Amino acid sequence: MLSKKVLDAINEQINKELFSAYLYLSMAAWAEAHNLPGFAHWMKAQFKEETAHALKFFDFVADRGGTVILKAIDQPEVEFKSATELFEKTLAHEKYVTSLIHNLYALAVKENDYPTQVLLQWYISEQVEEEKNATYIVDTLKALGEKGQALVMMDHELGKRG
Ligand code: OFO
Repeated sequence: MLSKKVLDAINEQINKELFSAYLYLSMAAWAEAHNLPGFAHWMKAQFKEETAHALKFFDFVADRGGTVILKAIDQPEVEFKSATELFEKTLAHEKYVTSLIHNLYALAVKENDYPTQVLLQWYISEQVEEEKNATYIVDTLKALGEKGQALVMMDHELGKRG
């Protein structure tokens, strides 16, 4: 059985994961509108991943006999200055999510909730990947620049994401 504190914190995190999904879908919409189908593809894949993150928490709450309470999802940003800014904001957002996951883990430790600690270890590793991927793309975009062929090449690369 989950303690009320842990249950409330996981419910909050489900909201944050769904917001992440919404943010990346908004970035996909921006990319589509700016004729960057590869960027849009990458962001849509990210949208699906975040939805899966939310569902993983959802199923865990159910497995532990808790009830998921869904809250309103904030409106994400819709305007971005450039393709590079899209990924700078992705990286900043992932660093924020990492801090939330770490806070949640600290709470699970404080509450002696071992199953939640085990679950969160998956998210902790996942955040390392998320930050690594976004950092690589930001650095590459900065190195190549956003003009002509470089942007087309990057769009092609991002469109290969499985
Ligand atoms: Fe982008 O990360 Fe979820 O947790």
